[in-house]
Amino acid sequence: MAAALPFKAFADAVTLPFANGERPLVKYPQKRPMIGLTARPPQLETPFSVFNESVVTPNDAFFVRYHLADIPLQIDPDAHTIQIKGMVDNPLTLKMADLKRMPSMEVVAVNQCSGNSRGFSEPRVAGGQLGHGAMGNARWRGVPLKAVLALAGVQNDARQVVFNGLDTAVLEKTPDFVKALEIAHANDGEVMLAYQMNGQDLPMLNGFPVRLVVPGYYGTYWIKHLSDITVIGTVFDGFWMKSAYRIPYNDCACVEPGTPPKVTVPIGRFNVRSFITSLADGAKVKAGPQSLKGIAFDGGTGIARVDVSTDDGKTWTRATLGADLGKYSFRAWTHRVRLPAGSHVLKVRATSKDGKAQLDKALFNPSGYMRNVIETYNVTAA
Ligand SMILES: Nc1nc2c(c(=O)[nH]1)N[C@H]1C(S)=C(S)[C@@H](COP(=O)(O)O)O[C@H]1N2
Ligand SMILES: [Mo]
Repeated sequence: MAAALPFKAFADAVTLPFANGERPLVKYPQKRPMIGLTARPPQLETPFSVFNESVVTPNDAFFVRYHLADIPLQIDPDAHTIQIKGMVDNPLTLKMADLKRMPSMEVVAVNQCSGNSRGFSEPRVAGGQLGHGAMGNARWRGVPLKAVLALAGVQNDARQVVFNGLDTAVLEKTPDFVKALEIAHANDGEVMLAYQMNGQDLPMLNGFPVRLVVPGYYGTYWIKHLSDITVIGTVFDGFWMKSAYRIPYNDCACVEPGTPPKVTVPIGRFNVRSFITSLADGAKVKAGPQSLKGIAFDGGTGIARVDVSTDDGKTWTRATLGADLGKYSFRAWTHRVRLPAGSHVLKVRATSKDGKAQLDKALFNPSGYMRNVIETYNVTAA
């Protein structure tokens, strides 16, 4: 039995680098002190320095996002079941033991909230004012969804697969958090029912005992405490698909501020991003040679190159990529630069293997999703 009683202690505070960025550091079970966004339900952001410590994010520092206040605090894994129903020939009820008897697979994959970095949106938009810490990279182990669907026997006219977890709303009118994937995506062999994260049981707050892992896709699809899988013959029209987590339907997923998108679609894959992790915006460093270090990732083509500028984007030099943990993982990079005494504007730009590079200008959409502008770090060397 794992417990996640949401006690918290306002031991300390941090300030994210935008207006009203003051946040308490809070302590939850199985978690180190994390940046607290809301308490009910718990929403915890990873302190950014964690990404400099390791390419794989430790479980106790992995961010937490929930929508509904009534989250499970205690789950008996031996009693937990996953029902597979709807347009299937053999409706199934799987226990964790059944799942763990099936052939398992592993993937290192980034989970990132659609609203990661929303606090940097200009103009500001409504929603959780997150810094860059609503993302994490973990080694997930579980069973391909495809294998579970095959056991149940999906019928020919199936269109989507719908996922629900144990959390529920406190108020009846709040829609349950339910998400759907197209049947071909659900059957791609990569979407997974994961019961381990970095070699351990999932932390309670990250979906114990089993969650969906949808490599390359925003976290909204990664249903935690997974309990129901329903195959349907239509396009699912629940609130969290039909009304929320939608992006403008165009190449940039963006609009001019103040203009509502004409057509929207459910959010999908990550765009390409990169960060310097070895120093923060505003850092003071020793003048002379510097070893910069950071991470890059995209929605699943992999990182082709990372370039660094120390002159505000006028010139770029190529960084050295670290070990390749797979196309869905953070890719570490390092770069040696020389910073003479004075102020410097550092930038980092990743290009993915499909040739897409980060943008010079931040894209805007009314939900503050999918930020992937080239990040800037003002540094003083002395
Ligand atoms: N059951 C359940 N699963 C959920 C959610 C939720 O509210 N309830 N939120 C989703 C969203 S929007 C994100 S970003 C990820 C975050 O995963 P994490 O909390 O493990 O970091 O969980 C997803 N899965
Ligand atoms: Mo999210």
